[in-house]
Parts: sequence; structure tokens; C-alpha cells
Amino acid sequence: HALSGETVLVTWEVRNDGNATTNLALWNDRVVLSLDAVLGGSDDIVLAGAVTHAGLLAPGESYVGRAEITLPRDLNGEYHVIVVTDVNQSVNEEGRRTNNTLASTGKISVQLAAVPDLTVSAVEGPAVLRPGDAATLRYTVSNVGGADANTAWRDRIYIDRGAAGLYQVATVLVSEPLAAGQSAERQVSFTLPANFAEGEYRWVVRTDTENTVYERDGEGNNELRSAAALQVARPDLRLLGVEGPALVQSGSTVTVSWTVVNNGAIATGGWVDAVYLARDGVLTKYGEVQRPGALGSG
Ligand SMILES: [Ca+2]
Ligand SMILES: [Ca+2]
Ligand SMILES: [Ca+2]
Repeated sequence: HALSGETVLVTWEVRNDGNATTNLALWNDRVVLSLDAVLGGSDDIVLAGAVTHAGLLAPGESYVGRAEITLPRDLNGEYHVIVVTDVNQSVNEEGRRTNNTLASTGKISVQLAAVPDLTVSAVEGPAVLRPGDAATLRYTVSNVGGADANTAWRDRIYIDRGAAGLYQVATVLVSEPLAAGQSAERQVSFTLPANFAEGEYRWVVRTDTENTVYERDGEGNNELRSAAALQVARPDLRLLGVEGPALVQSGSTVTVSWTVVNNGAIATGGWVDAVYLARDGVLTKYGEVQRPGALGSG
């Protein structure tokens, strides 16, 4: 019994049944897996194409060949092991080569080894950003496969611009293992380029983008597109009018009112309006108003 992807030791014995020492001291043996006990055909899997033997072989002498062979990672089934000695037919045997191939009587049973399966969930990024803004995005990568993910891999964070394609904003190199059944939440910060076009987009997170983690049938679920939209918008605040008293007595409280309209896209993030008195080009500030909320377009 063996598991796919496992390393197994194969040994075989080769004897010189002739009446002369080999004319060469170097030849290659080949190790093949085969569903039937016959060499050749589409069922053959060459495990070791050329295992070199060094040394002359006198009549009656033998050697034990050995090879540590890593089974293919998707191998599944019951196989004979077939060994061919002097596969290149370089030793002069006067044509007696039919006995150079031997199949194992028993079969080796190989089962598929479990593999990791990474998936992305819970992609949460900002809903509104201005070009040039700093942003932080959170996401979760889970290993829903049957084996630990032990090799490092890279995640990539994109903004999906539709027809304009994906725009990468960040990459994350993950070097700590993720055990089977476990999840890890990640957080990544980046800055949106100042020239990023305004529009409505989606966040996209892709895990294992270089495919360093082998997931067999689980490679297709490595990307998640956020359900929530990202709006990239440039606000354009404009003061429409200011009204205040024309005559004020010093020391008294006055009320000033003004109207702000947003001629651009939605404005968020909070800002401050300030009230000044101007005299001969010199501004003196008299008050401030915090604007914590958002101001929609128009
Ligand atoms: Ca022979
Ligand atoms: Ca996967
Ligand atoms: Ca993969």
C-alpha cells in the first residue's frame, strides 16, 4: 500500500546468467508501473527512466538495484512493478534480452493522498474610496481540504474594473502553514492610486495565485468577488451662499448660515467648515462646524 505523491523504495536483483563478464561497466535499468504484467501500452507509467548501474558483472554475479521513487501525485489504482535492466541495450548479450524484463507478481495498491483546498471568504473592503485614499481590506482563507497546506503561497487583492480588467492593489505572501479545517483572517493595507478612475467596482481576492499549493480538484474555488460594491468617487464641494448680519455690535453673538452642495460624487470621511471674517485680505477664524456624515452627489 502506498499513497499518491509518496516516496517508495523499489529494489530489484539483476544477475549475469551468461558465461562471460559484461563488456561494459555502465548501463541503465528502468522502473515502470503497469496495470497489467506486460511492459508497454498506455497503462505504463515510467517511474524511473534510467537508474544507472556502475561496475562489471561477472558470470553468476548479481547486484541489487534500488531507487527511491516519488509516486505521481494523482496516482490511484493497483499496479505491477516492472523493471527492465539495460534498457538502452548497450551491453552485448548476443541477443539474449527477453529475460531482461520482469514484472512483480504482486501488485502495489496506490490510493490518492489527501490534499489541501484553499478557499476565500468574507472579503470586506471599504465601500467608498477617493482616488489616493489609504484603505484596509480583510478577508479569510480557509483550508477545506483533507491535508495541511504546508508550502508558502501568495494571495492577491484586486479591484474588478469590469471590462477594464482586474487592478491589483496588494499581494500577501503567506508562509505559515494552514492546517486542514482551519481558517485564517488576513488584513492588508494599501493606497489607491491618485489617478484611479471613478466608478463602481468590486473587490476580488485570489488565494494561491502562483499555484504553489497543490489542490487537485480544488483549484477552481480560490477566488472571491465581494458582493458589496466599491465606489471610487471624487467629491466636489461647493459653497452656494453665505448669509450673515450686515451690522454687528462687538461682543454679541451672530448667526451665519451657508449652503454647501456636492457637485461631484458622494463625499465621505468627514470634514470641517470654518467661518472667517475677512478684512483687507486678512482672515480671522470665528467658528468651526464638523461635518461627520456623507454628502451625496447633488
Ligand atoms: Ca538477458
Ligand atoms: Ca481551492
Ligand atoms: Ca493551488
